[in-house]
Amino acid sequence: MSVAAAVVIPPEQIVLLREAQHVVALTGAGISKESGLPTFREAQTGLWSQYRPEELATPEAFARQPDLVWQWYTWRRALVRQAAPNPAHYALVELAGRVPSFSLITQNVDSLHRRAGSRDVIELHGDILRSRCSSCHAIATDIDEASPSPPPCPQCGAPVRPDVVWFGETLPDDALQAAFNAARSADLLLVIGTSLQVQPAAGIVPLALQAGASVIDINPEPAIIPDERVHTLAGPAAKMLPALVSAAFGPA
Ligand code: BJW
Ligand code: ZN
Repeated sequence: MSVAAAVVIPPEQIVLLREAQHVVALTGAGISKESGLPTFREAQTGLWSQYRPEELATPEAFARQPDLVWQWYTWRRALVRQAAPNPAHYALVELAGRVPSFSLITQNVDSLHRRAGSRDVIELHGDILRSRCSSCHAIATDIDEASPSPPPCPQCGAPVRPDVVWFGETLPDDALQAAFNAARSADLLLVIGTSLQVQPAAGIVPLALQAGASVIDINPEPAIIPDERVHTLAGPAAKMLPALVSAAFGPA
């Protein structure tokens, strides 16, 4: 066993990372937990504790209760703006410079990978800090985000919405194809801080396995995937990921 930053990394995982030619990372809300952002499925706080995120993040909810949904996003935008990348985000920036080929796919809408310095991030579910028209789809920049109701689109007057992917909506095709292509050519997939409950993002794991990749799932509660090529690193990403990277390549 090798010890890095007081975390024990199984030697076979160190070898997998050191020898991988194309490493793909698939991240979810858990990677931003140590940045102070709640994960998607954990109970919300304060005023929002009575609502389930799954019921607010839908086009039907926005059509029925636009003010409620807009105000939920106003609250979440403030949390995202206050947050900063944590050591797990930075470990992926470091890793990108240490392996022959690296792709980063995220389900997160918080832009913390980009703010940490990751490049070419494949963002499957959009960006909560960007807004767009619900009708003509134009990106809306000059709007009153703090308004209690969705502001009108400067181009056509229809309500503006966050530029994220809600349940029942399709993912941006270019991002989805880029993610699937990366998964098909990966020899190691790092799955970090995601419950793998949401399709099509969760399908990236079986796709990579079918293509011959190994998987390391980094999560305090790793998913149970019955495949001998799936390894788990149980613990918070901000601790485990920097330890894995420095165990494989030495300190940053
Ligand atoms: C830590 C930690 C620490 C804690 N360190 N880890 C096939 C079968 C069944 C259903 C479907 C299907 N195909 C499509 C669907 C419908 C639906 C779906 O998947 N439903 C399932 C819930 C059943 N999918 C869709 O509708 C998608 N669209 C689509 O497929 O279009 C075509 C189509 C439509 C309809 C029917 C069929 C086809 C769109 C999905 C869009 C998801 N959007 C959201 C909201 C984004 C905007 C917003 O944030 O408001 O994206 S939902 C939400 O889930 C968000 C997340 O990106 C996504 C994933 O969540 P994530 O990241 O995994 O977070 P959590 O909270 O679930 O997990 C956190 C994890 O962190 C946990 O494991 C913790 O243990 C861990 N953790 N601390 C590391 N310190
Ligand atoms: Zn418009």
